[in-house]
Amino acid sequence: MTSSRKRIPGFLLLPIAALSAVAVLAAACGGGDEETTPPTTAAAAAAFDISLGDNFFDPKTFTVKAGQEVKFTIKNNGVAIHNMRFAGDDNTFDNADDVVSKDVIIKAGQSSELEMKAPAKAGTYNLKCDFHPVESTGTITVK
Ligand SMILES: [Cu+2]
Repeated sequence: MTSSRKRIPGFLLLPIAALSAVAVLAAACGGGDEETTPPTTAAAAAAFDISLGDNFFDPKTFTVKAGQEVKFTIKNNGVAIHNMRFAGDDNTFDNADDVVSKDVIIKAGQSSELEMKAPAKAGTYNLKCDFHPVESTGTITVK
């Protein structure tokens, strides 16, 4: 083993020490009206497990925070094919801002997921299964 550490010449150390002292002083002399509250951090992602039955969502109601990243882990525990569609910001199905489960058809016994960002506006937003849009429904309440 050879040491790769090199000696730092003394004439370089002095300026570094001086700069450090200046930095400490600058920090100590901060104004009195600085922001003291910690920065607002984005809400942690919400994660839910949802079971698709014949023909229902279990559970079928969810509550998230505005703008929160949301991940559903979906399992088809039924016999029929199912999926899950979120109506999106406009809360209207079958248009461009919908979010559909990664597998558009989730067969019996299969798992899938749906990742979305909760709308910024509070409200109650709709979920449905494309194959059973009357029976298999649910809601996401954004607070
Ligand atoms: Cu279905």
